Amino acid sequence: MNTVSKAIDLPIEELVHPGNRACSGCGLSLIYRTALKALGRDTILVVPPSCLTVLQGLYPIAATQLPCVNVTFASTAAAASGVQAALRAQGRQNTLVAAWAGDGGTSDIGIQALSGACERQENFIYICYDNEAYMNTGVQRSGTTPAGALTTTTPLVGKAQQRKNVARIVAAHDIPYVATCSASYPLDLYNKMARARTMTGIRYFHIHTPCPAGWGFDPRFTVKMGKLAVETGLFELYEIENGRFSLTGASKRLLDKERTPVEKYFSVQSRFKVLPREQVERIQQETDRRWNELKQTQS
Ligand SMILES: Cc1ncc(C[n+]2csc(CCOP(=O)(O)OP(=O)(O)O)c2C)c(N)n1
Ligand code: SF4
Repeated sequence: MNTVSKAIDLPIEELVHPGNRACSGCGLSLIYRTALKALGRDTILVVPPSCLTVLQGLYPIAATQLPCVNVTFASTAAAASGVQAALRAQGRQNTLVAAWAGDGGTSDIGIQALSGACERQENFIYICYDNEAYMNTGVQRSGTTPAGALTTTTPLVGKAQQRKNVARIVAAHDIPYVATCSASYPLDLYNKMARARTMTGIRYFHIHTPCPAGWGFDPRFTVKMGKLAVETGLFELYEIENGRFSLTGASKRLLDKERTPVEKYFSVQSRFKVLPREQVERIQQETDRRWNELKQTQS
């Protein structure tokens, strides 16, 4: 495995043209640039409607240099299976297929196609970037929106339900590789993706992606916001390789460190402005309980 330890060691080649249509400070722009460096030029993207569709733009002035198939919202993993089958029929063993969808397109409407592809043991990388709502159409709540967050469909008291743990749902299909990443830790993302590129079978990535427009924070704090999610223990970085779970990077280091109180993360985003004190305390207790369990299994 080629482990990259510094940003300066990343491949120089850019597969994203300068300039795109994302909002300023968009976490998706960060992961898109980094992940494409790891996936490489011999990759076909499969993308459903999402902020990524807008970021890339339309042919012939698209921001990406990779071929991209824009597909219907529900069909991402099915379409990726089809592209892979076509490549197989042409004897193109090396070309990678990478499906890249938002959390709405993955956790809600696309989960059936993804589950089917996992069960059939297809051969592609599936990336879910989790900005925790349907951002592209105006910040509606999704299956992974955290409890208590204000969205345009949960406008007064915030979302009542817990978020779905999609990475664990996908891992239950016993696929070869599942990884969680964050836009704020690009080297961790690059290393996991570059390694996954060399594997076969379905490889699932769940990438926490701060969104200043939808979460309500100043665009210059994107990286800080993603780091806070990890440092509070609310979002964990890990890999599950052939069924073996291991914390990675900043989350692994957190086992021996004091975590930042979750209150800090909630207090700096306007989407949590009505989150009741008692709920923050309950989330802190739940986070502590989860990390105590992790400490036992990971030590
Ligand atoms: C069947 C269907 N329903 C609704 C839409 C409208 N639509 C386009 S993008 C989008 C939001 C996508 O949300 P998500 O997958 O979370 O990606 P994000 O916009 O947050 O990047 C929706 C609802 C659609 N294109 N097709
Ligand atoms: S709405 Fe959020 S995810 Fe979409 S482009 Fe803007 S900052 Fe990025």
